[in-house]
Amino acid sequence: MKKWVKNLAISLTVPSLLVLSACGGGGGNEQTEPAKDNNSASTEQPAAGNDVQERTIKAGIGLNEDHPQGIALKKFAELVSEKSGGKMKVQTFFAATLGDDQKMTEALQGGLQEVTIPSTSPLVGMVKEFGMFDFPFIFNNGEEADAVLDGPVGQKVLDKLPEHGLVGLAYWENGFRNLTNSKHPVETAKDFQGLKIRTMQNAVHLEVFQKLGANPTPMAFSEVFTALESKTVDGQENPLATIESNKFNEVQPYLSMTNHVYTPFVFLVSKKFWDQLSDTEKQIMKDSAVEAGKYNREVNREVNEKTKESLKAAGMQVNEVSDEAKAEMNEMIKPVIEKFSKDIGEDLVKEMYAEVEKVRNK
Ligand code: TK8
Repeated sequence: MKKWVKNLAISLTVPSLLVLSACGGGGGNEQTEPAKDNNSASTEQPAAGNDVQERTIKAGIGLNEDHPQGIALKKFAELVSEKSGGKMKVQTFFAATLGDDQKMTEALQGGLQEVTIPSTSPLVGMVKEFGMFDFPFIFNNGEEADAVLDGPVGQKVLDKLPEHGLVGLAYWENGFRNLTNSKHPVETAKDFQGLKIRTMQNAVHLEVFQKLGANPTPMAFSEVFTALESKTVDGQENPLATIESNKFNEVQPYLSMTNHVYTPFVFLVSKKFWDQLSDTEKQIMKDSAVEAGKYNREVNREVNEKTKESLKAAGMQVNEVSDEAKAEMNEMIKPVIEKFSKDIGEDLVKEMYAEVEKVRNK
């Protein structure tokens, strides 16, 4: 199985996502010949003819089956079965039973698992360009995020996956992240001082929270509840659906609506598996991933407001964070963004901002 080895581009003080590039990985864009861009399912229904084999597809995620990601993974499984005449069967695994994001991504590279849908953040040790999606406050809403991810910028990043033994079929939605903690409400930048916050294994998140005066600890998602319960860390940050679905409210009295980062999920397929598929089978996988991804975004956005209310009802003290406070935080973290923009490539970062402006000024 492939071992993650230190990626020199983004050095992390924690074991990071490190990878040998896939042996003989084409590196070209042969991954998604079926569709013209990374989020447009084809219109014609591929015939489930004889070039569709009996296949079992092991698909694992880190979140629970009642989470919008879990609900959409079940939708993906239904769509693949329908489109293949029942020949392609997706076995679904939830709540990190097959391992956390990094472990499952490694399993895909080793050909031991066919599908996983991690947050892009823990993959930056492998594809540093994912790191620009970790920049705080770049998207104001889902429409702006969709425009970047489903457009040329998102595709350029997906095109870097085949050389690592992976194929990216679509972006799904983890969502806008909010801070929970067990100490006090966080209303302005100074309230971060000294807070021990769990972050994803991602250099941008680590340095952003350091710059805000917090004391960040990167760790895999599957360890977060225990770390909060044992007070190893004071807080964590995730979208509301994840906070509720993982019952963080039971160990976190305070929820601060920072909305500080929008995290995508990326739908990954093992390239070892992908390269065995017929064009028809590839089209079925691609169309199902795109369609289920649109459903995932719908469900996630629908539950967001309701979830804030239910977390309040469950006893969390919820505070809003003013635009002025967010602007102050944004000012403080500018040096971190400048550093990673240089590392990632300023042209691509500028292209991302330009895509956002196009939607914002529409
Ligand atoms: C779940 C993770 C999680 C992410 C994190 O597999 O690690 O905090 O937001 O949702 O991808």
